[in-house]
Amino acid sequence: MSNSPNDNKARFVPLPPTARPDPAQMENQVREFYELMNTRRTVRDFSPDPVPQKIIEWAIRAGGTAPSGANKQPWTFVAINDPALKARIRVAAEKEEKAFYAGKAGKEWLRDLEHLGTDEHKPFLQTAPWLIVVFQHNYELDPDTGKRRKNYYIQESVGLASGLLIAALHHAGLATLTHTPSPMGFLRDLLQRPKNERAVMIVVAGYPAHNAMVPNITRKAIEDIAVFKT
Ligand code: IYR
Repeated sequence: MSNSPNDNKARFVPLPPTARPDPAQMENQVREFYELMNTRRTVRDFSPDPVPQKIIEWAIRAGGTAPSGANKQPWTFVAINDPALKARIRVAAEKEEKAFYAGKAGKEWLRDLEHLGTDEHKPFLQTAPWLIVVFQHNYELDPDTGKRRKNYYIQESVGLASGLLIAALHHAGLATLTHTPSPMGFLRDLLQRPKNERAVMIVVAGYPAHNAMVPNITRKAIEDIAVFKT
């Protein structure tokens, strides 16, 4: 008998009771959450100071609470702080990025990145204590029969899980960088992941360097991102 989250025999259970704060209290809470999240910046200058594995584990648990298509939870987080492995990832990523910045990206893309000051050098892949590689499962292999099983809304699900992971790391007091070496097929081989998995992004995590600089950019106002029909 399978014990999977999608067991057909799964029963409904009562939703555990949650606090129901009054609207003023709710507004305070949601505003405080926004204010916390609005202090998140994508950081590229990391301190080498170590971060205990326990902190990364809790953040990954938080990522794993994301909703997913048919509750398949089609993700694997590979958390790396082995210096030798980080060095190999840096070498492989910089090789891909060199081609990207040398022209593979195309003129428009490179122009769009100019204000961020990024280039093919990725020292943070070695400096930061943790690299969390997020993999999506394109399908599952039934452990009993070896048959392929479908996953649904894979990119959406893994995007949501990654967002929660980043929010949790930020809430813990860590700086993050979502890094997407292009292409990143090398990560499956390097990290010995199975064929049904594909790397989606590297979440770099650690303390910011004391002298860390970030681009002087702003977020869109609510008027520019939301429409209310009341
Ligand atoms: N993968 C490259 C390029 C890059 C692409 C986008 I879109 C960014 O917002 C930032 C960087 C790199 O990591 O440098």
